Amino acid sequence: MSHYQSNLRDIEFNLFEVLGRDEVLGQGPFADVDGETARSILAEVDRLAREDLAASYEDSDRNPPVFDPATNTAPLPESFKKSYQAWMDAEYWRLSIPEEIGGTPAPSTLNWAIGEMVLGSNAPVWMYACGPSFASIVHRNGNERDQRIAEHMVERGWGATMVLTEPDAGSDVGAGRAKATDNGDGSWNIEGVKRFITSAEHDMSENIIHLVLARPVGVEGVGGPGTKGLSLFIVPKHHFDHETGELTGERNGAYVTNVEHKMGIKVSNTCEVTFGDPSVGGGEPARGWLLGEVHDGIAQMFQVIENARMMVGSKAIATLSTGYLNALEYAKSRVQGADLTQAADKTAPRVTITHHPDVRRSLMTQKSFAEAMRALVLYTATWQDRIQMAEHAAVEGGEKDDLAAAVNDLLLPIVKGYGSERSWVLLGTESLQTLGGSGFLTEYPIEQYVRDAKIDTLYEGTTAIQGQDFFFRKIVKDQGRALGHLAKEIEGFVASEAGNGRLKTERALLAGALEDANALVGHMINDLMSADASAEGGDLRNIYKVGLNTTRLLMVLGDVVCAWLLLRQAEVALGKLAGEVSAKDKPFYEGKVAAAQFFAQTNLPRVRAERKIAEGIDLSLMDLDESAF
Ligand code: ST9
Ligand code: FAD
Repeated sequence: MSHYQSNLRDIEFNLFEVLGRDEVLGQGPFADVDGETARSILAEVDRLAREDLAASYEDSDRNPPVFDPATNTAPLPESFKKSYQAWMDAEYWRLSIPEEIGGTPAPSTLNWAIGEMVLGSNAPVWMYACGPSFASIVHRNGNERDQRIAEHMVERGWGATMVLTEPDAGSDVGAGRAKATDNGDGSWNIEGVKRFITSAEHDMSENIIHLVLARPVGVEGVGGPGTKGLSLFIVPKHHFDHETGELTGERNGAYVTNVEHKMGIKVSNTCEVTFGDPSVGGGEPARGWLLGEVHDGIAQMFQVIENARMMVGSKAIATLSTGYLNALEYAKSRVQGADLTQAADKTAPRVTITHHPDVRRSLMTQKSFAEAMRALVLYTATWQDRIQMAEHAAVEGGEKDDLAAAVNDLLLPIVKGYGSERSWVLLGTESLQTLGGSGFLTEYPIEQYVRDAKIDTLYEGTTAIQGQDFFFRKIVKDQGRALGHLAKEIEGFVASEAGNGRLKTERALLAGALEDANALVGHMINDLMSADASAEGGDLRNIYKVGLNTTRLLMVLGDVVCAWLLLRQAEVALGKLAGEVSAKDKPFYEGKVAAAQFFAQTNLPRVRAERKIAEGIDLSLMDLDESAF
C-alpha cells in the first residue's frame, strides 16, 4: 500500500470552487490547457504520485546512495530511478517551461497543485527533475549561446543544480570566495569549493549543468564584495558542443568530492563540489560561461531561489497533509480506552481513539493547518498566474503587473518560512503522536516524514532569513504596498456578510487579529526608525529589537492570512451546503466549515499575546554577556 495519501478533492476545491481557475485555464498563455485538460492531468498525477512515485520512497531512504571517492560518483538506487523515469516519461514537467524550449505553459496554480502531489509522494523526484525549469532561467537570462544550451538541457534531459553555498558562506551568500577568471575566449575558469549542493551528482542523465555563483577577478567594475559582486556561470559536468549539444568526451573540472550523510531525504544527493582543483579528478580546469554575458549573478540566481522557496514550502505542506491523512486513518481503527463520559465504568466498551476529545483536537489541528497552508500555496500561485498573464500580454504591448509581483514576493516567505515551521512541528507533535508508540516505528511513514521535512526550515534560507526578508524587504522596502493591499482584502472580508451569520464570531476574531498584526508591524517600524542614529534621540542598537521580532511577525501574519483563506473557503462551503449536495460532498463541505472555525478560534486569539510580547521586547537579551548563556 502507498505511504502517500493525497487530497485531490481539496486541491480541486481550491482551484475550481474558490480560486475560479476555470476563468484562467485555456486563456492567453494557457491556451493549450483548458479546465477539462487540467482536471484530467490532476487525476493522472494523483495516480502516478500514489503509485509510481511513492513506490520507492521507503527503499531509497533505507538504501541511500553511497559516494565512491575513487570515481567521484554516487549512483542512485534502482527503485528510485524507476520513480524518476515514470515522472520524466509522463512529461508533465513540460507544463512549467516556456513554449520556446518545448513547454506547454500552464498556470502556476496548476503546476503547484501537481507539485504538491509529487513533493508529498517523493520530493527528490521533483528536485532531480528540475533540469528543464533551470533551463527556462538560462533561456530567459541568456544570450543566443545560452538559449541553445537551454534547448539542449531540455531535449537531452540534463540535470541541473543551484550552486551558492560554501563552507563559510551559508545564509551569508555574499561571503562566497569561489572565483572566476576570464579566459578571454568566452569561457571562465572557476575555482573554489561549494558545499551542500543538491543533485550535483547522480547517474540519471548524461550531463549536469551547474549554475554557479562566483566572484570574477581582475575585471574592472565587477567582482566587488558581497552578493552584488557575484556573477552566475553555466558550468557543465561534461563539456559539449554548444551548437549540437553532443558531449565532446571531455570531462570538466567540476567534481563532487563528498556526499553528506543526512537525517532525511537521503536519496537527494547533497554534495560538496570542488571546482578547478588540479589534485581532484583528472585535474582539469572547471570552465564556465557567464550567463547572458552580464554580471548580474545574485539577481539572476534569485529567479531560481524564488521558485525553489515556493517548492520548499509546498514540500513541507504536502508532507503535513499526507502525515495528517495517515494519522487519521490510524485513529479511525485504533481502539483504546472508553469514551470519556464513561471513564468511571471499567466495563464500558472500548472505542476508537477518534472518540477522545484530545485526539479530535489534534486531528482538527492537523487538518486545519494542512488545508490552510494548501490554500496559502495555491492563493500565492494565483498571483503568479497574473504575472504569467501580464508577461504574455506584454509581448503585445500590455503592461507589467507590479501589484501581482509585489504580493507574490510578500507571500513567498510566508509559504516557505511559516509553511515549513508549522508543518515540521505539527508532523512531530501531532501526526506522529496520533499513532502513539507505533508512530516511532519505521513500519509507518510518519517518522520518515518528520526526518524528511526538517530540512524545509533550513534550506533555501532558514526561517530567520525568511523573517528578515519578510520585514525588511517585503514590507519596509516595498513601503507596505503589498501588505496594505492584502490587509484591505482581509478587511473587506471582515466587513462583508460572508457566511450569513455562521461566520460572525470568526470574522470578529479575524478583525481583532488583523488589528493586532497591523499594530505589531507599526511597532516594528517605530523601532526601526528609532534606530536611525542620525535622527535626534536615535540609537542604532534599537535595530536589535526589530531583529528579535522578525520571525514572530512572519508567524503572526502567516496565522492571519491562513485564517482568512480558510474562512473564505468556509463561505464557499456554506453556500454549497445551502443548496443540493451529494452524500459524498456534504461531509467534505462540513469539514471545510469546521476547519475554518477551529483554526480561527484556536489560533487568532494568540495574536494579541504575540503583539504584547513584541511590544515588551527590550535590549536586555542583547546586553547579556555571551558567557551568561
Ligand atoms: C538551497 C537549495 O538551499 C535547496 C534545495 C534545492 C533543490 C533544487 C531543485 C529546485 C530548484 C527549482 C529551480 C527551478 C528554476 C526556476 C524556474 C522558474 C520558472 N527576492 O538584501 P540584499 C537579491 S540553495 C528577490 O542586500 P545581502 C536582489 O537582487 C541556497 N531578490 O542581500 C538584491 O538586490 P536589490 C539557498 C532578492 O545582504 C540582492 O539580492 N540560499 C531577494 O547581500 C542583494 O540583496 C539562500 O537562500 C528576494 N527575497 O545577502 C541564502 N533578496 O536589493 C539565504 C535578495 O538591489 N540568505 N535579493 O534588489 C539570504 O537570502 C540572504 O538574505 C541574502 C543576503 C544572501 C540575500
Ligand atoms: P548558517 O548560515 O551558518 O546559519 C546557522 C544558524 O544561524 C541558523 O539558525 C540561521 O538561521 C542563523 N543565522 C545565520 N545568519 C543569520 C542572520 N544574519 N540573522 C539571524 N540568524 C542568522 N545550498 C546551495 O547553494 N545549493 C543547494 O542545492 C543546497 N542544497 C542543500 C541541501 C541540504 C540537504 C542542505 C542541508 C543544505 C543545502 N544548501 C544548498 C545550503 C543551505 O541553503 C544552507 O544550509 C542554508 O542557507 C543555511 O546556511 P548554513 O547551513 O551555513 O547555516
